[in-house]
Amino acid sequence: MNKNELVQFILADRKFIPNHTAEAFAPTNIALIKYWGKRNAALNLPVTDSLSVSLAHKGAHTHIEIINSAQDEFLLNDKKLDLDSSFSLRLKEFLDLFRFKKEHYRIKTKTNIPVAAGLASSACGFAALTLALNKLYNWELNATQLSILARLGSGSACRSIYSGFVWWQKGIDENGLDSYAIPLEQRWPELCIGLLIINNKAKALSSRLAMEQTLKTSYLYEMWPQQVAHDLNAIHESILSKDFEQFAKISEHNALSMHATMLSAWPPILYAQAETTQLMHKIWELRKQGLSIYFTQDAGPNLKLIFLEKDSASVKEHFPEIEIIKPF
Ligand code: 2P0
Repeated sequence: MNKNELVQFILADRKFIPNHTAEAFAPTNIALIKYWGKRNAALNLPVTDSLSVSLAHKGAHTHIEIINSAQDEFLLNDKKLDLDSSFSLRLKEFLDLFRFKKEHYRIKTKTNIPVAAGLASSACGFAALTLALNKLYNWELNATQLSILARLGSGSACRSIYSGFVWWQKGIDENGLDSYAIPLEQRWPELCIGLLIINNKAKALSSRLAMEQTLKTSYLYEMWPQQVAHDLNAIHESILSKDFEQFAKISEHNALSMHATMLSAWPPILYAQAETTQLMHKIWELRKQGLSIYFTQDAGPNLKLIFLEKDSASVKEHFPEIEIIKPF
């Protein structure tokens, strides 16, 4: 199946009763066990499972409108996007899957997180767009179907359909019908994620290309699926038993291991900047002194701190610029 066939299969028995407009919100998500590498790039099918936590009110709010025009119109945080930009082309390609009567759309998205700086803005963006399309056309799809459709826009978007802890099962089916996210029941109200924004400019290399380059050239990547399998089981256990040290340690180790596969790619990929490594040393030093803080890092220079509410005041003291999110 290609993308079009997959969409047609999912929407086969759906009615086509478009409203004029619709809107939806989706949270961004931070992977604790990372998605890094695709086994099928066209369908965004991953090599491994991954596990994330959604960031409650941090995410994308999308408004969609059917317009009487020969082309789409995209606005991101009130700024009109150039239709030839790479992001617009990605959006257009995604929307092409759904234009049953060749209609065009005006899409206004507002995010309350930095765009394309490794804060999963494409994840919440495509998830919110999928939810908005579902409302626009009155499809009444279930969450699994929405997760599969969102995945076609951006892999990690399949996890942003849910709040809380979310497990993306990679699936084995070649047509991608069993590759979708599943929410975990466990909640962890004391858990905090702190955003340390070092640089909120768009990254130089998209994670899409970085994944491809890693898979093609990194020998270390061969070990990655084994580590993910181990880390997923271990982190799941730590979530069930609320073992924070274990939970946060596995998250940090998994993130650093993902970055190690990138560093061993050629040409090498290094998302960290000088300030990123300085912060890492600071975190390790504070940990030695007894403060229970860990970090994770995605495809950008920013770090996300992982800690418990009881340590909020100390964390704020050591990192005054931090923005603290409570996912639960
Ligand atoms: C993740 N990242 O699990 C990993 C960790 C970045 C580092 O998912 O090509 O924007 O659209 O499937 O989802 C970012 O990759 O990539 C990502 P595509 P996506 O969150």
